[in-house]
Amino acid sequence: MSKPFKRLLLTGAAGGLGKILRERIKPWADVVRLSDIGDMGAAQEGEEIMQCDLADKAAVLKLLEGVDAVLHFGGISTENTFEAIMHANIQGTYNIYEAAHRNGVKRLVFASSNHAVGFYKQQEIIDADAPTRPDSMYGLSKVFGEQLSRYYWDRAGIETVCIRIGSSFPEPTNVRMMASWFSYDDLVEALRVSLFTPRVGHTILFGTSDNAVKWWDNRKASHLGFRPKDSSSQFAHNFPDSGAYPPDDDPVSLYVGGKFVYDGPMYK
Ligand code: NAI
Ligand code: 15L
Repeated sequence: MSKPFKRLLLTGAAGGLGKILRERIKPWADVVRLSDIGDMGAAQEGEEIMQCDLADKAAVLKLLEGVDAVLHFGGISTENTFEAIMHANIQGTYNIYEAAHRNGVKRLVFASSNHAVGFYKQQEIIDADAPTRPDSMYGLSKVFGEQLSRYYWDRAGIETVCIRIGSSFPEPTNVRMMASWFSYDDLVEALRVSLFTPRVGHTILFGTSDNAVKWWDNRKASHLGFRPKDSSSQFAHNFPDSGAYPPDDDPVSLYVGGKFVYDGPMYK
């Protein structure tokens, strides 16, 4: 039986999420094209490997040739110098969108981050219309990617779902992640609805599981029909003090971005 896409591109394929997604997205495309600056090992059946630096415009132009849709997960994923972030996340994401435009690619999913809104307080529930409040150079680069994709939608009709991923790891490793945790299964479901909903225009989706503590309201993305199935509650026993959370005025427990508010320019 033929699959929905002929060729689906995943950037960041050597990364933590890329390694998980590599297997999970196979049912959606005849060929999954994997890309990263790092080593991705050998291509398995139904895979193509194209190693490149996202900041290399000519290479990225070739990378998007013959592609139906893109899951853009490549780039620097934590705080770093502006120069490094500019190279991978700003120049790199621009190259992806310009190459999408030139190659006629009409649907992308952009791995944005909670750090685009990391300076909101954890008690404030925000939705997609809340102004961005990045907590770091990294968060700023995600705001750039969100705005860039909005521009390519308005100007060129390229559709994007920006998923502001909370914390996508096997399980929460601290109290903050009880609210921000996004299970791998729920991430894959968010990608599925982002790729296969007929019209998404430009959509911002907050990427979390159905956790008991909620910071984000996803009603502005209700057309996606995203229904997370997991909850961090299954790990509550690991955090017996979380009932008293946030315990004090430490920025790590006050702000959505947690320790990124220290890693960023504010305290340097
Ligand atoms: P990761 O750091 O493990 O993977 C990122 C990959 O991008 C790496 O394999 C790296 O080699 C590649 N990369 C970096 N610079 C590159 C360049 N110039 N050219 C080509 N490839 C380059 O990060 P992870 O956790 O897998 O995250 C994937 C994406 O999801 C990132 O964009 C990250 O910002 C985003 N995200 C992840 C979250 C999480 O909880 N894991 C939370 C929020 C956002
Ligand atoms: C992110 O954006 C990072 O890519 C990831 O490594 C985690 O730090 C995550 O946010 C988080 O906020 O937990």
